[in-house]
Amino acid sequence: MMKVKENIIHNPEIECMDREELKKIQLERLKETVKLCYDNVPMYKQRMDENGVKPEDIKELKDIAKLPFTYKTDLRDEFPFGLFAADKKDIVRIQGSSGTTGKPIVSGYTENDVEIWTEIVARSLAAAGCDKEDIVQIAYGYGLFTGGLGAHQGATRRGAMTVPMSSGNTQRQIMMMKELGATMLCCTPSYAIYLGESIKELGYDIKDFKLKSGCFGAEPWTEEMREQLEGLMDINAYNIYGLTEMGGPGVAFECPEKCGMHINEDHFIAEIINPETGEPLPYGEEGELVFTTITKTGMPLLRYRTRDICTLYEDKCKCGRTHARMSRIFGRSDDMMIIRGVNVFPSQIEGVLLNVEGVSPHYMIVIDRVNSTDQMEVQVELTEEFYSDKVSEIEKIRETIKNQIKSDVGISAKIKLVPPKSIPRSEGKAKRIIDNRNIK
Ligand code: DLL
Repeated sequence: MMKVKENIIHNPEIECMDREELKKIQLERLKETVKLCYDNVPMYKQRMDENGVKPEDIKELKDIAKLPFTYKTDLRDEFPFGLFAADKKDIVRIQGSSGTTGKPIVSGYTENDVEIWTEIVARSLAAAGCDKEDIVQIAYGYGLFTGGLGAHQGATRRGAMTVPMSSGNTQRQIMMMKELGATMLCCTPSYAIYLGESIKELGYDIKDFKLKSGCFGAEPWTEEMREQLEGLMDINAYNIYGLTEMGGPGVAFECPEKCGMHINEDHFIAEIINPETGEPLPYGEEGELVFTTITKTGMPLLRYRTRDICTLYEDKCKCGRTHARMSRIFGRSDDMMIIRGVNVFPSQIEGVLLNVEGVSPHYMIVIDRVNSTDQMEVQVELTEEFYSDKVSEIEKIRETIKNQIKSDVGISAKIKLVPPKSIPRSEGKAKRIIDNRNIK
């Protein structure tokens, strides 16, 4: 596999700046943001007054812990414009969450917010090797979802030839990828794997494609999935993280060292907290990620509870960037499954499946409650090869998966091996869990 380690830094002055200097900038920006929220967003004024905290009480970075949290429900309750700090006439863009259930959430951007967003995605793409020579195929959905337009703006800023395919229409994606000679791909990791598999199935040889790297995110994925994707597409696969509430993709991104994602700390302050108590945790500990925007003026958010579980690192990275890093997302504190009292993340199951020969990375977890007992069924597709030639080994595969889940995750699951291509494919975020218990 081509393993060129490029290290293009979009904005070295900021991305490699001295951490003490960075913290001074963070404090100044935090103070401004808190004042902006207090003066312009009634919900924040009310919460801060209730907590007895005034903007002047923010004197050092650790004072951030005095500020109230913001929850997803606040965005729903204040939908559509309640959390905007800027005048509506100064908002130039609305983007929304990709979720399909419940009341939507939206984020409003001033012109400067769009500029910041463009800059941070440009940083992310640069770290994956993107420059003027590149042809970047964007297969994230365009629309309210931030993936398509976010990647589009960043790739354009890098001077790359940007191809706004949006998601779906797989055969056409592949034809364009080949004919244009796309060198980079941006989409969800599950869709990237699907594209890679389809390339094979359609009878193309990946050697006739010019892809060298890609920025994949918007859903949790594992190291095993990275290996699979890199092998399938013969590329370098980089992780990119973000959320609508913070503006979209580009909040954090991987550099060629692939040892965590650098957080754009000149625009966001990250904290890790205990999701149950809300207490701040030190770097290196696993907990819920909380973000405060420090440069946004359209819809700034204080201490937003992402529900994403990860770890933060502040130690030096070999790439030269000084901004702190976050690990992969291990799961969400809210869509974590609790099965017979055991906390289970889909990524744990995925980790097991990807290490078993004969099964593909397409799976579905179905949870039921039978006679008051939770039952978990893992449906996973066999590969074409095992399905047609090695039927005799199927029982062995089932046992391997069952035992491995038991030892890694701590619960016994029913394993259902299904024919290739029988699990529905997603062109955006993959749906991995069906919970029939009705206990929410
Ligand atoms: O998914 C923004 C995005 C677009 C990120 C394109 C990266 C690439 P939302 O639809 O608001 O925004 O979903 C945000 O998706 O809280 C995480 O739970 C999850 N997520 C996003 N990126 C990653 C990632 C976009 N790299 C929610 N790894 C977040 C794991 C991710 N989970």
